[in-house]
Amino acid sequence: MPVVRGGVLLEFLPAVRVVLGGPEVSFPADWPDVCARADHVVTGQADHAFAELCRSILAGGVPRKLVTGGELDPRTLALPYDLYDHHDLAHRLTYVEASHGCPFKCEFCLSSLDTTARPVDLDRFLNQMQGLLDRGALQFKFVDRTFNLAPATAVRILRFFLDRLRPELHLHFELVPDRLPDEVAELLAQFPPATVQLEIGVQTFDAAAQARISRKQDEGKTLANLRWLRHNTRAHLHVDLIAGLPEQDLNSFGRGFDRLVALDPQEIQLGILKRLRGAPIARHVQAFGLRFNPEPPYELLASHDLSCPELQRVGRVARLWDLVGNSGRFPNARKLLLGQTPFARMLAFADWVAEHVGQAYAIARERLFSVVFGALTAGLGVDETHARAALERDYALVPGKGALRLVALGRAQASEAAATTHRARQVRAAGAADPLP
Ligand code: B12
Ligand code: SF4
Repeated sequence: MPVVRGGVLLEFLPAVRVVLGGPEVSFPADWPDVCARADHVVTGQADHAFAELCRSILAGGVPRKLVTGGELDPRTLALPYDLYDHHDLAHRLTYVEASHGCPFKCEFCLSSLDTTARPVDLDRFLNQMQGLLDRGALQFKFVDRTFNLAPATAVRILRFFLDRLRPELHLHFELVPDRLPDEVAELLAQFPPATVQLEIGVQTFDAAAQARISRKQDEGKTLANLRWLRHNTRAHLHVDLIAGLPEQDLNSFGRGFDRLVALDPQEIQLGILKRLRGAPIARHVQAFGLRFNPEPPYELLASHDLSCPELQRVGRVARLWDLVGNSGRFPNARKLLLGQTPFARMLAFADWVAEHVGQAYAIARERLFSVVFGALTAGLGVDETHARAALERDYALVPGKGALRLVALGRAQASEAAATTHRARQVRAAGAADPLP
């Protein structure tokens, strides 16, 4: 069938029933316009509701437009893992879920609307995990909101995989930071390097912002747990911070970033606050002047605490931090870049790049070395010999590369960089492999 836009398809196939579902359309008071064009919208968990809707349509019934799925007990559901085919298992992360929902109430998050976390039947689940392992699955991503919520369950799952370690096994779990029971910690410490990734939502260290969005987080435990995990496990720590929460300005966000940098997780993800449809954070819009992009993913554009230009600067910092801080490609230059005041220096770095390169994304790897060199020396005043030596050491880590060649960045290079981006975009649009490393 030719690929046509949905609207056109419907002109030709008026009998097709359009059913929408998922988190984006689960809150009728906050429906996107597209819902008006759908025949049925299923809210919440649709596992049973969608099947019933289909049965009713097939039986000639006239179901209502709004179908309420609600919250289900996952123990009543068949597990779907044998539906992953060999191609999925060979080429994709295998998404698995040992519990659905979250008992916490962070107002920016849709999971805050869940009443609680509901576990699957663990015996059945582990049985299916065994089936996946037997069929060659190696990369498991647990989408549970808080894997460490129920220690006894976490312990069984970790033991299960520890007993079945094999080369290239990779497990991803999401944790809340202030809860690390000893038995979970001890098991995590037993996994070999490059096997476990922990996504840890710190989101903010700011007590005022936490209180405002109903997030309860024990700071002492958060810091102690992050430190412990970094020093006693070989897990890859990916820690999230959000910019733009009510009551948080550029300085307080920067202090949070500096605290995290001091704890040295392998990755810090800087995200900008979003107003997800249905999320309770909407109640603060007036009081805190929160202005969100009306287009998905609905990122904050400005607030009373963070101006639009400040948020744009944070966005540039986030993109550059990904390239230079999180990528692991600049272990030596990163130290020079961050110095004793990481966030202030990342801001200066991002400002320099905005002025001299014009973009903070899609910078080819080779060019990035020159960008970092320019920013370090001209932007941050680092001695040229030091900067060059650090970058040469980092470049030596790139397999198969010769000598580092640094080019001075000026306006000509800036437009060349932009051209590279356009080309990459065209190549991508044509469906060919991205030429950028
Ligand atoms: C895995 C995941 C991702 C993966 C997705 C990978 C993939 N290929 O699927 C990655 C990491 C890429 C990702 C990215 C993002 N994500 Co995400 N993600 C999740 C996560 C953790 C699990 C989703 C999942 O599979 N759950 C398991 C299934 C079984 O549950 P479910 O999705 O709720 O589906 C049920 C119902 O919603 C419904 N349903 C779902 N789809 C449909 C469709 C129809 C037709 C019907 C009838 C019903 C129906 O029935 C399902 C069964 O009951 C959820 C949080 C969570 N645990 O749910 C967030 C979540 C879905 N993500 C969210 C967000 C905000 C994002 C990002 C925008 C984050 C960002 N970068 O800023 C991006 C957007 C990416 C994009 N391009 O759309 C929000 C969703 C907000 C929204 N309004 O949709 C969530 C809910 C997180 C949160 N707590 O706020 N995400
Ligand atoms: S941010 Fe995390 S802890 Fe808070 S409600 Fe969402 S999933 Fe739960």
